[in-house]
Amino acid sequence: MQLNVAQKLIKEHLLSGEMTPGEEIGLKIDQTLTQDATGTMVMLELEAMDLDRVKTEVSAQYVDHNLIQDDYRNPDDHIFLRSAARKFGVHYSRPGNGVSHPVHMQELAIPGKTLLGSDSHTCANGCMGMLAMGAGGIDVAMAMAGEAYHVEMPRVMGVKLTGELPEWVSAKDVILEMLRRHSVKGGVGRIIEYYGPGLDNLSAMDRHVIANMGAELGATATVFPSDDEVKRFMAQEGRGDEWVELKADEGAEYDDHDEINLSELVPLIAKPTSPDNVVPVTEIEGEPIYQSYIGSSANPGYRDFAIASLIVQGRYIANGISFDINPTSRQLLQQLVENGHIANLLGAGGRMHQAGCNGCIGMGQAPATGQNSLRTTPRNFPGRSGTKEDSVFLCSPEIAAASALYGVITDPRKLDMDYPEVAEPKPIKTQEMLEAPPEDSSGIELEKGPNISEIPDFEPIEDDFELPVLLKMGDNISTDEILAGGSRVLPYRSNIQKISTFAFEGVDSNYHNQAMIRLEQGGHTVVAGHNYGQGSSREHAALAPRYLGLKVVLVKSFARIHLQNLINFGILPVTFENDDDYELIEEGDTLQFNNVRQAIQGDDPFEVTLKKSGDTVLVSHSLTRRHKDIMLAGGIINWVKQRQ
Ligand code: MIC
Repeated sequence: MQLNVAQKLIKEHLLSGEMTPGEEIGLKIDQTLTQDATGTMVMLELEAMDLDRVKTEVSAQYVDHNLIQDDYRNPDDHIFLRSAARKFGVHYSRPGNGVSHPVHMQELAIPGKTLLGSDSHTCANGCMGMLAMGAGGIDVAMAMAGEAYHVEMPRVMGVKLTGELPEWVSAKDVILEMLRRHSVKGGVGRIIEYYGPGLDNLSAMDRHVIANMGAELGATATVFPSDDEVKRFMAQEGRGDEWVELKADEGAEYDDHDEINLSELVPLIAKPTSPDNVVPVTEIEGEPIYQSYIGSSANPGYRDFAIASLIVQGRYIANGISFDINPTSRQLLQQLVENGHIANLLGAGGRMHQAGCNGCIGMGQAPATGQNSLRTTPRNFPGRSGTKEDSVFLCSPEIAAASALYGVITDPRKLDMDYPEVAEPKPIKTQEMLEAPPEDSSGIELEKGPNISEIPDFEPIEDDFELPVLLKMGDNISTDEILAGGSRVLPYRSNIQKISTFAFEGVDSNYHNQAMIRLEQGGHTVVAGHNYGQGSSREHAALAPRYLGLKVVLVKSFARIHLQNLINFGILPVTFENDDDYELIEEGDTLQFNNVRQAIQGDDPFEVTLKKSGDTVLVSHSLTRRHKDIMLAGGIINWVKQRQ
């Protein structure tokens, strides 16, 4: 049978299950990636599992999120992570090296391999012909310990690319076009595989841009073939000998189809507050901006910064504009310095920041109240920038640079200049980017600062209970709304008790107090619409509410990674059998659950009673055999302990 690239990758790593869409499959994981904001918990989980040394081919720990050191917390975490990396046999990427995804691509990615990362944008490395997936921290910890990663076998959507991008249109516009067509739910349960003649004109870094924001489509992964362009990229990085070819078989089929003629694309922009709120930039031209921001794993390449530099070269940005330059890696920053681009950007009025994720996750550079911020980052969920009622637009570096010059949203095609040509220089390899772990880790101790606390214990779910509905929310609630990122909250990623005080604060600032009041009385539930938990892989968005007594989440549908995180921490995820029943429930109602453990064991829908009205609603779960065992044990940590 002829296979596409995604099917080849899965077949090669299949440990259990059938490759039938919707069936649970277990995959062998070759590589893992953790970043600091999720990695501290992963390392604590490895400690709890008594792991000696990781069993993967290669694992890397990056420090790219928690970079602002305004007290001891973040630097303590960095030291802890380095000690853990050395102890468990993991490569360590120091603060300042840059964002995990492009650094991993440059240093460690190998076509044909699987990569699991505790960051939803791990899918970016699908640009290298890898099966790269984001997951909750504990799933990554399990993979590091040599366990399979379990996921629903996705449908593979083949997206045929034809034509060539016009001038002033770039890779970001390709993924914005996908979001415009398919929405933030369109990729759920799917791998998006790009193929076709249009690939010939997309560099490996362009493909990274497209693969990275597969996370915004909700996709399980994004896959590109490993072709001559990947070969060129790896050779340029000095790793040509590690390249392997990986292409779809002639005549391979896809479960779903789409096609983009690159030649027909125009500059696009996502309006607040969702990455799929996409319109041609011409529709909102002239809107004033306060900030123009270049950087993040969604536009990490040399060309993304160089093009901005060449657009603003010799000019000056409009008065009052904050033109923020966030280089993605140290290597890239050195290249940009050597080739005069940083001088151009600064000369035009740019503000330089260190290499890392920075404002993309609200770690600095929050926009001013009521002001528009234009960003090349991947997400614009409400409040993510750090400013509560923010107004963030997502766009290409071309639009960001042109708009910085004029102080208003600008179609870059109107600039009085030719489209700049970027010649990519050879990467500067001055030293080892990643610190390799010692061969022998015996005697290495974990170095824990005072902010690093234990993972709490959780009891298994009971049979019968009543839960007040503390929140009723709408569709597409993101993990940024469940548990914010940002410089206030992120330093507590290794302290569940403390971070729980921020849970759902953007939705209802009273949630924490209310949950604490109900804690002793048996906990609470929350209700929401479709695509609940979209966005980040942060398992803290399950752990923190669980710590506050969240027992059941009742929604119309879930986003993939968050659903798994809920199960991992023993929160029962259920969906309405009939979506209209959502209307019957009000915030403040009490829901009565009976024979829940039995319902978990079975596969049939079961009734939940609304105490006030006496109405019943039919709900169901989609737990696999393995999920059921995890749920009944009270979460994955209890389940692992039971198996030992
Ligand atoms: C994000 O882009 O939201 C993050 C920050 O990278 C997260 C990880 C995190 O919350 O630590 C993600 O995408 O998984």
